[in-house]
Amino acid sequence: MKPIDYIQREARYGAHNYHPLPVVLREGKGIYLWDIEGKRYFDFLSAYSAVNQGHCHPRIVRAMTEQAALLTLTSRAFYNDVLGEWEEYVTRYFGYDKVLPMNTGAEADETALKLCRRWAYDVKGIAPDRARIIVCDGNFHGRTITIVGLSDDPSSYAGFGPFTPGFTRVPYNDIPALERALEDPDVAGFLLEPIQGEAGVYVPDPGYLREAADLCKARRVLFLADEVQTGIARTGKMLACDHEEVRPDILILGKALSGGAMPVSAVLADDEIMLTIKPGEHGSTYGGNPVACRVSIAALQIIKDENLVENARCLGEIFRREIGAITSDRVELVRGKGLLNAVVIRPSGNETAWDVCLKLRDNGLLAKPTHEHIIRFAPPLVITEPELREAIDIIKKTISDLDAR
Ligand code: IF1
Repeated sequence: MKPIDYIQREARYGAHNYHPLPVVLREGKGIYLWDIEGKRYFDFLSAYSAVNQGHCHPRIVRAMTEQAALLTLTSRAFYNDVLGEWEEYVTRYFGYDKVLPMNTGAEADETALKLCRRWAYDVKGIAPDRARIIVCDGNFHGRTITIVGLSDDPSSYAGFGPFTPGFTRVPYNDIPALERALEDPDVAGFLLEPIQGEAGVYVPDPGYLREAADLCKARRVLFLADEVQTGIARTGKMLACDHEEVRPDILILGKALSGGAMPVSAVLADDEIMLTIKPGEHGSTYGGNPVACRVSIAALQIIKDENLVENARCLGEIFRREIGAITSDRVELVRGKGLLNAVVIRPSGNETAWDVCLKLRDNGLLAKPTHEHIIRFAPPLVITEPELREAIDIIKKTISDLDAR
């Protein structure tokens, strides 16, 4: 089979809810991917930051296969001998009283919203069914009905209504707007991404997270951080909120929590919040399964053992310096934190970021456009400086090839 055969088979039998870059991959190792014809690529998407630890990390593969041979799933109807170990490990790692395991990021966000509402009624004393949660313009929290109902991007929400009531949307990175929304006494929580990923890697102004968290605290409103994409070393701190020493009341994690091996997500909070949900009131068949727990412990331990926070911080600075120095009309700007960066392509003719990504692919580097003119660059955090410089050369060469046309 040729690449086109794989692509046509997916188009014939699969739902058309994606439009992938035409490259058919077969193997991954560390920062590299190989296609079915053996061509090697730098991976600069990292499965949307799930593969921070690099593809098929041997410690994750070992944890996964050893546990898979022993016990994969009991459901939460019974105890297993791994869940508690993971819960202890994760709560100590991030500094919270309790953790609740789920699978996908969207499920973890939904869990956080449920926890916030329950806390609002049981602890804060908001009247039944009155609780409101503030969200941001440009947000991306996943694909469930409630969550797409929070979105202001028609490609997320259009044609999927009616949506869940009880949410107020405010502009991102706008403290006065948040202050006004917080005047409503029924507000229970504020949910945000500390850096907006899907929107195009929008980094808020310095001080925004700190001020927002302080305002929430003053109004007894929970600060819910969706760190599904930004968390776990990606931005050069363990959490993006750490850049401003903000400790979210509810912390939402996913993606890199498993290093790309399987869906593992989690919500962390202290007892006052977490213990409001009682047995039988929330759950998941696969959440907290033994394979997920073993994989996740390995994935988190790798972050520390391989010093990936510091690596992301350092190499991110090099990336932005080097790409920022490109003198081409095509490159409008580069922004980001750590190894979560976006390059804004200046429109020229009818060329879009997609066309640039096709050329990058031809030159051996995979990246994905977000919106028409933005390319996200987010390699696995195990990349070394010489490897990063090689990848930067590919990006530079691609731009100059396009400029020469
Ligand atoms: C898709 C983007 C990334 C997320 C944040 C929750 C979730 C996500 C901050 C939900 C998921 C994904 C999903 C993927 C594309 C992707 C994405 F391009 F949309 F923005 F990562 F950059 N919170 N992000 O970014 O997690 O339920 O998917 O596990 O195609 O929808 P999930």
